[in-house]
Amino acid sequence: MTRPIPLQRGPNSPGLDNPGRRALLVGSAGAMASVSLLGFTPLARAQSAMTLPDYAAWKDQSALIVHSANTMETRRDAIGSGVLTPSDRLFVRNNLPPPPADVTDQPDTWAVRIDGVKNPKTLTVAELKSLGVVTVASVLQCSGNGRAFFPHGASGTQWSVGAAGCVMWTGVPLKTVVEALGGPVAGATYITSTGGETLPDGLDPKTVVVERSVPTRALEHALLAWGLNDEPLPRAHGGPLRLVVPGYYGVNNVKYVKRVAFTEQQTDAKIQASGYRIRDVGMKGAPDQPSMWEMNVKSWITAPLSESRPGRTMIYGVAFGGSRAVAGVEVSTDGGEHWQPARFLGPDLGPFAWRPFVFATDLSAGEHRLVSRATDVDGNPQPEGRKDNERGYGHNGWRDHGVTLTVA
Ligand SMILES: Nc1nc2c(c(=O)[nH]1)N[C@H]1C(S)=C(S)[C@@H](COP(=O)(O)O)O[C@H]1N2
Ligand SMILES: [Mo]
Repeated sequence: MTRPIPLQRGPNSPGLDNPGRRALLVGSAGAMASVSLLGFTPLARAQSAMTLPDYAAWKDQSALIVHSANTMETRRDAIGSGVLTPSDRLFVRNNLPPPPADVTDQPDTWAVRIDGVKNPKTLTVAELKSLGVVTVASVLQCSGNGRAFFPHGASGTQWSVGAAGCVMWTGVPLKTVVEALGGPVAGATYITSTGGETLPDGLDPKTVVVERSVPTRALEHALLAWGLNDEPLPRAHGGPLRLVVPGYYGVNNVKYVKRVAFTEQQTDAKIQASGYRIRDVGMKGAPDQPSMWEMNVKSWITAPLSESRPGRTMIYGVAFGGSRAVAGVEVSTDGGEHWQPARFLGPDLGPFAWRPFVFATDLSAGEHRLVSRATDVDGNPQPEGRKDNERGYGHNGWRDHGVTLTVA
């Protein structure tokens, strides 16, 4: 008989005491024992068993689709109708393994270097906390959210709708920090931020480092965040410190941020120069192609998703404007032939947050194609179609995001 192998416990992993998770562990213990005998790393073991990796063991596994040890998305039926995404349901996307577990033991000692300002300086989180504090609700969404809907089979994680969540970030406005250091140097055009992961040996650092540049207009709303949903920023989400650029795609929100620099040029790191660029299917990435910066208007239905009973039906979803506030959202139960306005639920948490919505209707027996279409405050509606592009970025077309409901 094989003795079950306990998964290593993370510093804060309440998820291990969740009964659903324990059942799953017992069930897969044999499989895990055999792979560990073959000498697989703990990450590979988590991957093959599709359980949560150690650094995310505190997450609610029943709410997540674990694509790999570094990619987990929120299930469409776990998004719920609350205004915020609970941290234990929030998606995770790491391009590199995260820093070691003790990185968040003494979060106030983490230091970030600020360059490209009049008086460059290294500041600890404790010092940042003494400069100012704001809390901002914003949608965090991966550029590849919706990639699964591209028919050309875009390479990368096959995210459906769940590489997105709306959360509260607490930190100091980057503008406050920069002003305290004399302001950006003349000629600064980009804010270039570097992630603090240890880079794998033997590779050109430029090909693996998570270093992203955003235009200096992002300074208006950017913050250096140490809090997520009113708790210390967990390691899985970039703790102790992360750059947050409300309204910008996930990749620009650099986790474990160790340097923020005002620069004339964009970084030549691969993730910026050729990665996260919109180009035609079959094309290679290049710096002259549009970068994944400001997000576009988007919505999707979250319930019901497959079956319901005839009669009165509440159709729920979420809608956001991306880099500007969402103004409204409509729902169609006949695949986009007829539209009616839905009603927003709960408080408005500001222009970068999403709004849960509900549309009450009567459904007869049969199949119904449910779709939703949001419009931002500038009057931009979600398009019907998608813009096919090599890596499957930025999909906000309403047709592909619909669901087919069987009413019986
Ligand atoms: N340092 C660092 N920052 C990073 C990443 C990373 O791998 N390393 N991934 C980026 C990508 S592609 C996304 S979508 C978001 C995901 O944030 P989350 O894991 O907190 O959900 O973080 C971004 N910031
Ligand atoms: Mo991403």
